[in-house]
Amino acid sequence: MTVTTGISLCHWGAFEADVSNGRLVAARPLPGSGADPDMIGALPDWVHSPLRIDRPHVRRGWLAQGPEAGGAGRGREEMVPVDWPTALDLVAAELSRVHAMHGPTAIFGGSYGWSSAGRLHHARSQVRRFLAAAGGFTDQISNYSWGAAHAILPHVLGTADAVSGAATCWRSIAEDGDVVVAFGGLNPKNWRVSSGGAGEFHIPKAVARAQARGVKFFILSPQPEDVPPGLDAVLIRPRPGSDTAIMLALAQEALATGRADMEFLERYTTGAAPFIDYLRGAIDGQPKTLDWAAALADVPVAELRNLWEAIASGRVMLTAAWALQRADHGEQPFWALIALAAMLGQIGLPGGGFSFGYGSMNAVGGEARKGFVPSLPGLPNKGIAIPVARFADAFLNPGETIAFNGRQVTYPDVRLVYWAGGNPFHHAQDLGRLERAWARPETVIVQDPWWTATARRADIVLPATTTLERDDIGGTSRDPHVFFMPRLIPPVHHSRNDIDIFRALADRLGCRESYDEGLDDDGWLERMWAGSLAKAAKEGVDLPDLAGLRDRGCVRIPLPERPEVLLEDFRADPEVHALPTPSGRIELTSATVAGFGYDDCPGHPSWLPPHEWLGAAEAGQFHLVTNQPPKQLHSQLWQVKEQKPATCRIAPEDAARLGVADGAPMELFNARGRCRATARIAPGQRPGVLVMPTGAWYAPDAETGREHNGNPNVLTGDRGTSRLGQACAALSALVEARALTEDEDT
Ligand SMILES: Nc1nc2c(c(=O)[nH]1)N[C@H]1C(S)=C(S)[C@@H](COP(=O)(O)OP(=O)(O)OC[C@H]3O[C@@H](n4cnc5c(=O)[nH]c(N)nc54)[C@H](O)[C@@H]3O)O[C@H]1N2
Ligand SMILES: Nc1nc2c(c(=O)[nH]1)N[C@H]1C(S)=C(S)[C@@H](COP(=O)(O)OP(=O)(O)OC[C@H]3O[C@@H](n4cnc5c(=O)[nH]c(N)nc54)[C@H](O)[C@@H]3O)O[C@H]1N2
Ligand SMILES: [Mo]
Repeated sequence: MTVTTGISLCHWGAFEADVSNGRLVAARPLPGSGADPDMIGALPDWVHSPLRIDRPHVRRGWLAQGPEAGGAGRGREEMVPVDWPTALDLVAAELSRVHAMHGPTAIFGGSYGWSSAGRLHHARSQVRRFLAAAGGFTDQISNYSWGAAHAILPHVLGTADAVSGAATCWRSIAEDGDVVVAFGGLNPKNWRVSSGGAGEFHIPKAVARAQARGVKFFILSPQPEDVPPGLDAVLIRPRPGSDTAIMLALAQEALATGRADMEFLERYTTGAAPFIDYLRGAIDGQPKTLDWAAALADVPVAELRNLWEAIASGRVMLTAAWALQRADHGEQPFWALIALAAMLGQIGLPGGGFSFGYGSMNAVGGEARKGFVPSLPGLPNKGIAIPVARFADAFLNPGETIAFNGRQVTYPDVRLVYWAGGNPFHHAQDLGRLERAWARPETVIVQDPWWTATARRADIVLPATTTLERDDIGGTSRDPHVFFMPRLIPPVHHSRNDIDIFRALADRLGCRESYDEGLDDDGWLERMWAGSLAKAAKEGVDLPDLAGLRDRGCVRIPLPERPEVLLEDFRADPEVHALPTPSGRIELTSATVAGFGYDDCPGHPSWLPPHEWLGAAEAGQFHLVTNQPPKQLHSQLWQVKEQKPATCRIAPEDAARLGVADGAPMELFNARGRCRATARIAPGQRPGVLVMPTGAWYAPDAETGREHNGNPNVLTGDRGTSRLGQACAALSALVEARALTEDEDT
């Protein structure tokens, strides 16, 4: 049997894959890339999983009655296989009908989710391009990753770059830093992925280099898992959701001890005075002292004093994991961290200041010239857009108006949902509520390679190919590699490329020219790569043409000459490099935000207790931390796992009290839902906190309603972070827990 080997890329890294007889038979990390061998090794089982959708399907009731069928049978009725022309005719006719009767906003096509690596065949980009070409749709604004930061940072720094693309690089920390303070920690599992796929996983080495030069690490997190193995860090375990109080207290301490850099505040910030008044207690009578914060965070005040001493003594990098802002009032910790960094006066200096997300994803803090990874251009949308995490709320409340970042957004009357490249029955909060919302639209179309919980809840399912079944170009920002991703195997079963599905629909709807401009896949790849070539010519970088990229498989773009330091230019000359804020400076108080009059996001960083946290818990309640899964990318790769419910990490003293043993079944529950889990005793975890990653495929038991596989989003609340961000607040959730007996554990 002949075996051929090819090189390609997925969100969890670059790999070499062996192909035999049109099947992927083995995959391993590209030598030197540092990708996770388990995640890469799972590719053959993932691509050839029995859960691949073999052909288009239509829900029985919908096939009989069309949109008159109603949504109640979604996820319950049988899915009937149909041929491609039938499925495409049904989809095209339904899109035309809804558009003609209810206008573009009745078509919901935001389609949030990570899709797959490869920038041409990026399903979410393609579906939005197609729906825009077809006359418009309701889109989603921002993302689940850092939605609250995306809303607040432009008011503070003028743009969201400090979370979306810019950070002081690890080289700068290793060379010039003394102390790293990581709120939310540096969980190494998060370094295994990056959107689009990286050629190199460099962070563990960079952290080790920093430690070797004597950089001290302080990690604030409820669990020791957030400290990378081998890192000699001080772990402080505050109550989840209390970080803002600690940041404010450290800023207050800087003032009280005369260590605040008043010159920096004067020259580079605006609105320091009201913020300082607030810290001193002039507004609410409560000075934001270390004792005050220690009581809220429920940590010994000596630990915060020790942290303050370290901060006051050298070049300090302050960082917060994105998780901190995926919570009630998630805007506050990010604004407060910037304010604390401003007090210390090191913003824009090598190895100091602040940067977000070092613990959140590979490539943050990496070095790369920007703009070499091409992207698919979008098309202007005639419809509207709503905050990304409010979509279930919108389905349930058509016509309702919500406040959002200084404006009003009125929810559309959604009749048709089109999802390609995302998995809302994995990612949304309060999945029981989503079930109710999902039953409202007349028609749901889902395009995915696998029978996910979302695909099972569609009226029409169209099977898409995976990355390995088509040619593409891929890479990720902040990583210097760009890959040609060749088609390694033919389409599995009768699946089709997303782009070909949209071409066939565009033909039926008469919008083919605006959708793909008459270009075939090679034409698109040529056009996308031409953008990178033009950039290369401008910067004097030597790049091969597309044929050369295809031959070489991967190119490494030379690194920028100087290590990146966030806001270095602004520090060097705040007049020439003024920030695009109203004042041109860092806004410690924002007149704009204050002017919105939101009590859940006032005009300067403030301590606002979360709606759900241990500070307001009843006896027996736990704070549930739902973080990212260690060996999966969100729901992707769940299909290749041993089908045991997801693990729930629990402190030994809590496990003893509940009578759950390591590996035993347990149940987490609250008013929103019930969820099965496999207990994992976690020494050193903060008592009262449970840590359960996302990633399980939602499968509620028909009789008990208990979520079988362990998707913790049956327990999280579906509310916005604040009226400013209206972002995902999944990390603020209280639950109860108990052991499950063998009889109950079905
Ligand atoms: N392996 C893997 N890596 C991933 C992903 C994946 O699916 N799998 N997804 C990627 C994506 S899309 C994103 S957006 C990023 C997300 O990046 P993050 O949101 O930063 O990652 P999480 O793992 O959710 O959370 C990081 C840690 O924050 C801690 N934490 C939670 N709440 C609090 C709190 O209130 N205070 C403090 N001090 N700590 C808290 C938790 O212990 C948790 O382990 O991860 C990326 N990385
Ligand atoms: N409780 C809680 N919930 C969270 C989070 C949390 O921290 N806590 N984190 C949030 C965050 S940051 C994120 S990013 C989201 C993750 O959001 P999800 O939407 O859950 O992300 P994925 O599981 O990656 O979904 C991608 C989907 O695209 C499909 N797919 C892959 N390749 C292709 C393709 O080529 N074509 C098509 N058509 N489909 C394809 C996959 O099978 C999968 O169904 O979850 C959010 N939800
Ligand atoms: Mo994310």
